[in-house]
Amino acid sequence: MLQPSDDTICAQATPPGSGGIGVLRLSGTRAFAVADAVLRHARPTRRYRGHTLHRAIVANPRTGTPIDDVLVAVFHEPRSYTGEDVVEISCHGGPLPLRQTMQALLVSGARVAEPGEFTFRAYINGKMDLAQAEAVCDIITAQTDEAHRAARSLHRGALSAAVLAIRDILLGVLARIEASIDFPEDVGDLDIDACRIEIRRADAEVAHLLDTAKRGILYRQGARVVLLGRPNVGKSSLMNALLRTQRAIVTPIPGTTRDAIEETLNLRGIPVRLIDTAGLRATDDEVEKIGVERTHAAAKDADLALVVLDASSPLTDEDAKVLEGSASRPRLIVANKSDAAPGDATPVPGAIPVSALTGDGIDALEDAVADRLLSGSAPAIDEAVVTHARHREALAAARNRIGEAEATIDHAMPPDFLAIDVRGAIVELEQITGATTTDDVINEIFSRFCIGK
Ligand SMILES: Nc1nc2c(ncn2[C@@H]2O[C@H](COP(=O)(O)OP(=O)(O)OP(=O)(O)O)[C@@H](O)[C@H]2O)c(=O)[nH]1
Ligand SMILES: [Mg+2]
Repeated sequence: MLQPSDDTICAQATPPGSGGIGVLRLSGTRAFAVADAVLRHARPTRRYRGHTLHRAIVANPRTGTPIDDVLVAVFHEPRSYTGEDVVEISCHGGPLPLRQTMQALLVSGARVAEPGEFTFRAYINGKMDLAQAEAVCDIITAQTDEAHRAARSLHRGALSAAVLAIRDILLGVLARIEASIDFPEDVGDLDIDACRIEIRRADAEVAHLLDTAKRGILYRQGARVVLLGRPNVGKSSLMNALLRTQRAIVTPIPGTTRDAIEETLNLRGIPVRLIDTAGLRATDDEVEKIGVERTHAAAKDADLALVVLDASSPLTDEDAKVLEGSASRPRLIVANKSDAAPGDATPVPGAIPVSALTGDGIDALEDAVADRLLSGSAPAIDEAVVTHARHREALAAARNRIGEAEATIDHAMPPDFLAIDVRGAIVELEQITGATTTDDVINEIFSRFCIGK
């Protein structure tokens, strides 16, 4: 559980393993003192100007034995990532110098940072709001250009600004209501029509943001797409064609794929987790049976199924079973082996003709998958995009409260009631930026971070 504290934390900010350099980061009230205990350099860290870089030698604070030649970056509070005094030590990027330097920092009074603790401190110290802190994690994990762009927009505060602008509309309404309750002789009766106009304006703005959620969440989180079909229709071949590499084993023998295989694919900017599965059929083979069970499990978790048929041969009972079993789930039907198909007609109306062998139709299939995953989502027009389910839920809750406010006006209820609804909507909106977010939710968010961020 992360707690606000001012003790001095340290962690490796670069990934484990070997690299050109490895960076250790120190933050807290004693960051400079801890650095001075392990560094041999020209002057005490505090006397260096902020945002400057200095050569130094790290030495074991007990024995004085040199550990590594390093570069030290200095940041004075509040002008640092965390808002505290921060020192970043760039060591040679091997496990030994890093481990020994880390050990030296720990015996000199620092403690190991929890995952996300640097960013948590940045949030607590007002360097960024909660949505912007979430964006830090998104920037690191983004897998496509679109996901990265959305993360940068969130990090720059585009969503926060849009949400706070809506909150300001509601605060204006609240001020009117409260003035009419507290000082009726000065401001007169509440202008309920003006309130209604403002509330509707807020509602439209929230709805506009919610429209971006499906697309935004899809680009950030990606989608699971599963290949389903009877044995030998070409699921693994299609997997390879979509990945543009020979990932899955392909043979003419039905029942080749035994286990579900997953790979990530950038499909029109959407990070797609593509899952090839064992062909669906009744079987007595022990291994294949387990494979078929796994296929069913993968199908259940998927956002979209590509039901693959073989256009070069008549439909079988097994095909019919797969078609029937997937009918209630989001799916696209794919008619593979179009190169060997007798005519132009697909085995099932509406099926997408492709040839995993020649690559014909693969582009059109990708378009169809992207369209299907994005169906019903408005294209992003302006910068603010909802990319987290948490933000979508807060906006939906705010919208409910705004709806209640309108109902309160319609029923000519006393202004106190209207104030409660409007205040409720404001609280929901502030969940996004963190002003009203509970500690549990905040902890959940930062626990997903990597150590050193
Ligand atoms: N002509 C033609 N043959 C194909 C095409 N796609 C796959 N095949 C052939 O069909 C056979 C089966 O392909 P796979 O990709 O292994 O089929 P699968 O659906 O994964 O089969 P299982 O793993 O057994 O369920 C292989 O001999 C492939 O070369 C295609 O588009 N055209
Ligand atoms: Mg296969």
